[in-house]
Amino acid sequence: QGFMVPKDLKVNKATELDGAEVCVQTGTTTELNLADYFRAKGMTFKPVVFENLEESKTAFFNGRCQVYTTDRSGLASIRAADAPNPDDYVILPDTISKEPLGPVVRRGDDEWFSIVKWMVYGLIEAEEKGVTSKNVDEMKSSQDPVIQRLLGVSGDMGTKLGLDNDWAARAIKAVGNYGELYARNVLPIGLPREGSNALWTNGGMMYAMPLR
Ligand SMILES: N[C@@H](CCC(=O)N[C@@H](CS)C(=O)NCC(=O)O)C(=O)O
Repeated sequence: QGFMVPKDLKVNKATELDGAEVCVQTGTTTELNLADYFRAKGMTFKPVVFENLEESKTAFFNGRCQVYTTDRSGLASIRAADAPNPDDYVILPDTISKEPLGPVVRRGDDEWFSIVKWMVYGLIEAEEKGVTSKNVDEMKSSQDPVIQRLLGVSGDMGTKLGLDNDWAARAIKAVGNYGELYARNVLPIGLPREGSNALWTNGGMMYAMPLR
């Protein structure tokens, strides 16, 4: 979670927000994190609270509050999609909570849950190993045992999932590895690949369980 402000406000970091009016959607963890953050810093704020997303965005862009807060991914998409002029707004560098996002499946379908979970790991492993939508076919002749298992050249991961051993190769070819997905969908809205969103090999928190 983070904060977005109009550039005109000339604020560079969250600790400069003492006394600010903050637009926030009620009933969210966002609302609770906001209160925790200001209390912990010994700062005050005036909540401007809304029942739904649409109202809270509109209020912010109409100047009803100086600050908007939600998940930083949400801030980036709201700035890209809803700001009259995205360049007039800045997302402050502070991250005040972890907001991990991922696929959701119906409870109780263990087979499908496994497939979706290992698919995400497979796409992350592919990124770490440099397997892309472009080179996945050539990579099948790689001597790296991890790549061989990922692409079903060795091991039987696909069979264990109730699929065939080409399961990951097919997905990588269709949509790209995790980095390609991120570059296509997330970079364009202005959320750089940094901090916890980076691969563990680049100091981030994104890593795959071993596929075997
Ligand atoms: N992590 C928070 C934030 C959730 C949140 O604010 N989601 C917004 C976008 S960032 C949303 O899509 N809301 C849907 C809606 O209210 O229609 C929570 O789960 O409480």
